[in-house]
Order: sequence, then C-alpha cells, then structure tokens
Amino acid sequence: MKLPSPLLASVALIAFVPIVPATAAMTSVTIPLQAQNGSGEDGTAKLSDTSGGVSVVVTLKGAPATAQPMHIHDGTCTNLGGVAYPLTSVVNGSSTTTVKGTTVAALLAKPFAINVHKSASDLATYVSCGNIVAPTST
Ligand SMILES: [Cu+2]
Repeated sequence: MKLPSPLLASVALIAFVPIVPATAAMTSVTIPLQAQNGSGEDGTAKLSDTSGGVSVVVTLKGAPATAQPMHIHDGTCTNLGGVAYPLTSVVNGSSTTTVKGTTVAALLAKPFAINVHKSASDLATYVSCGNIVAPTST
C-alpha cells in the first residue's frame, strides 16, 4: 500500500485550520459629536446592539433644557441626507433611544450621521453632528 505523499498530508493539514474572519462584526461603537454653529455642544453617541435593536445613548455638553430634535441621517455631517431613523430629542444634554430594525454593523456599512437640531422651531440650525464610522485606530 502506498503511503500518502508529504505534499498531500500538508494540504490536508491546511484544510483543517479554522478560518478566522479578519475583522469580527462590531457590536458597539462610540462616536464623537462635534459642536456646530458655535453651540459648544460637543459630546458622544454610544451605539450598541441589543435584542430590541441598536441602543443609542447621547451625551452633549452645555445643551439647554429645551428639547433638541435629533436623528440618524443618511450621508455625512458635511453632506447630510434625509432622516433615516428618528432619535429621542436631547433634553439637558442627554438622550436614549432604541432604534429597531438595524444593527451597529449595518449602520457602519453605509454613510450615516447623527445630527442634532437647535430646537423644534429652529430645525435648520444644527448644533452638533457626528459621522457613524468605526474608530480609525485600535
Ligand atoms: Cu435631523
């Protein structure tokens, strides 16, 4: 009986090495929100997968008690598109929303931005914005 060649044996070994994806899907990301139009409202948005959707927790410095409408928009802060997902308005600098029907990975896969408007009566003035992108360094 002929023994398997060393080449064949090494090919068989390689075939059993488990395939590890280069990058696992991200299940949470924290993005900076940058003040716009002199608002001073810098902050962060923490997005994380939950069983009910994506939890979005926003904290802004120096925000007023007046409700400030906020959305996930298509596009980027410099080229904002329409509203993709509404978020709970920011009051006194904080807001928590669970966005149904999406995942962190899906939000990272396309250009989206979180945009905060000055007030319900002044939606045209933006006070803070951040692009939903993965951190560039680890
Ligand atoms: Cu908006």
